[in-house]
Amino acid sequence: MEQLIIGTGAMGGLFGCLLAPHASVTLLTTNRDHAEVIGGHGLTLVDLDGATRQVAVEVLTDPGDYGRRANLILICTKARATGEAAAVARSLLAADGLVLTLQNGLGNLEQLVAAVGGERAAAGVTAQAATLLGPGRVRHAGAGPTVLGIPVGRGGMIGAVAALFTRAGMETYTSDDVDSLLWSKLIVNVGINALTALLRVPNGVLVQTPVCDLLLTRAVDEAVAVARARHIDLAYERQLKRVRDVCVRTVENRSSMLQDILRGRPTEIEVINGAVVALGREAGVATPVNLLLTQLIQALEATAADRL
Ligand code: KPL
Repeated sequence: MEQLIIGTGAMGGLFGCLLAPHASVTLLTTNRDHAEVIGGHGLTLVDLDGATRQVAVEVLTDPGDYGRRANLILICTKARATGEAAAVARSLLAADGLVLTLQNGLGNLEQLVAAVGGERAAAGVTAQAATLLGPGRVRHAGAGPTVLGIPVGRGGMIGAVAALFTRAGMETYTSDDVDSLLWSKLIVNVGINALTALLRVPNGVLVQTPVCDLLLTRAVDEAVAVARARHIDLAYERQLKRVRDVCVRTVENRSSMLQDILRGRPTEIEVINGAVVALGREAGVATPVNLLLTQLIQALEATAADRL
């Protein structure tokens, strides 16, 4: 299976490292420093047990150099780059191929469907966690299940992708309720990402500190209420437990939003807590904690240059 990974930050790098020994993998990145290091020495993966290994993988900075069609394109960019990634996917995807988003937040799948059609676009969620340590260096920071939504009529293909991920050491399942999948993951990010970025703490601290756990619970509570108002099938007790479990499983991890803040980059707040606020407004559900978290992150982004 020819695979192309668009976006080689922490998650794209992790999937590239894990998949490369089992399939033909090419990474596409706009980051030239990253590409130079990967092209020269391969990707360096710091495993869950702390062991380090070097993984040889093809890397490109120009989609025009790919020169073939991919059977599977994994989208691992930040949500703000999804439109651009979707256009690249349209030009490089095989006629019977599949483009799969594993990104955080809401709205990514819709953009892929618009670009390549519903039968060639799928969304999945993963509880794998990764940290980008520097150009060409990724740490596997936590393991957990990956679940792939089954697009209508593509059960065979998505099953083959799940089998490949499993062979690569990632516990992977498929599901036909993609909305429930995306909302369950959204709620994990709603509970963890903004708080860890504001407090500058690793994920585990949220459940080790009662006042943090209280804020996490309130944010999750609101998001579950919005999901229910939109008739998404989610059990609140299970959701809250799931968010806390992810904190424990990824205890040392810096959430992707914290990594963005530490690098002075824009975050995905609009498609995470911001999406809960916007959809809550539509559904008439109050979301004051998510609104405050959204505005605090926006304020943090806007004042980055003035930080003392
Ligand atoms: O998805 C994540 C992220 O950081 O964006 C979690 C699961 C919270 C892991 O850190």
